[in-house]
Amino acid sequence: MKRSWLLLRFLPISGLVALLSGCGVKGVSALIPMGKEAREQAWLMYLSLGIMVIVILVVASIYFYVLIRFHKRKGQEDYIPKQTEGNKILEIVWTVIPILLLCIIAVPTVKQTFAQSDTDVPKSQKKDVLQVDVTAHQFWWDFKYPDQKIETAQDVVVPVGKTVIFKITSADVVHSFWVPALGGKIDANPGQTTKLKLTPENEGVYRGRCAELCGSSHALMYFNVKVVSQSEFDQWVDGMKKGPEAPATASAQEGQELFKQNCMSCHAVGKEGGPVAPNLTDFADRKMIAGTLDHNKENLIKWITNPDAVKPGANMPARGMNKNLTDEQIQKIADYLFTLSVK
Ligand code: HEC
Ligand SMILES: [Cu+2]
Repeated sequence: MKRSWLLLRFLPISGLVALLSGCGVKGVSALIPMGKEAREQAWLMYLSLGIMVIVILVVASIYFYVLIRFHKRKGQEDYIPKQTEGNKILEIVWTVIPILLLCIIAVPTVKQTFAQSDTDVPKSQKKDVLQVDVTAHQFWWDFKYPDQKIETAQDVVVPVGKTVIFKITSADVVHSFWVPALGGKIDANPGQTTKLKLTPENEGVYRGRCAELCGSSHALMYFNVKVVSQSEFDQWVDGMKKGPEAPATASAQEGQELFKQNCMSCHAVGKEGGPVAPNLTDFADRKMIAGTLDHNKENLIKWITNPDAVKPGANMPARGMNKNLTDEQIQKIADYLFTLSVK
């Protein structure tokens, strides 16, 4: 066989390796767990994988041993080996071993499945958990903190080491809430509340996404979980309650007026404004625009000018409520939105 052909045969394998190595990116991967539940799930995956590898090694070793030891040799053309039928001991052994292996996988799996799906918090422990109410929309995420009485969107902020109970629903179609690095995934169904318990153990930003095909921009329906220290979280909550400071520059002040007239029927800042679009109180502190663009002014202008070009099917009109904002006005609104920080 030509050498180039031989190399070609390795292409699918190298492709697979490249693909699988993409599964190991920190912050987005279930294989690099950053929370208690994710760690337990990864452990279960490695347990099953370990047992499967042992089975493959044993079976493959026997296979190759038999292949080499008993292959037909020169002068044996007419030789027929001893014929046997049935072997009770062997059959018992190869039935019992898989049963044992499956038990080793099943016991911790069943135990952890029940433990992780237990989201009832006893009254005495209520203050040790944080509740976040999640509403999925085409194609964005709303986060309400009922105890803190604050609301944000796209970037959910939680303290490290604390168990968070996400109560999840949908405003339109079926979505699915998934943060691989923190573990688990659960459907967001309209008219129903599902619960997911996550306990982040490391500070950082973890990518979440919708995991249920929900429309034309499903693939762009990202969000972030920002895990911060308890004190940073308390500061954030205070900031959210107070709201951002009034804009200082003339351009941003004009932008605020334009925003009130053209955007606030849908978007809220602090307690003012409509509930049908992402709450923008801490917009300047976010990691992304609409969950998909890098967070800078240029992209914000691009978004306001034509959201549909960024996220096909996004429920936001181009150039404001009356679709008539000029480039200059959009620039001013962008200046204003970048003052919306609660830090
Ligand atoms: C008819 C309601 C509506 C109006 C009016 C509207 N928006 Fe939106 N906006 C939305 C919706 C819905 C989304 C979420 C889209 C998505 O991500 O799928 C959104 C998303 C955004 C985002 C991204 C939010 C984030 O957290 O990343 C920004 C910024 C924004 N809008 C700014 C504006 C500005 C500025 C105006 C006024 C010029 C405006 N919007 C007018 C409905 C509206
Ligand atoms: Cu979705």
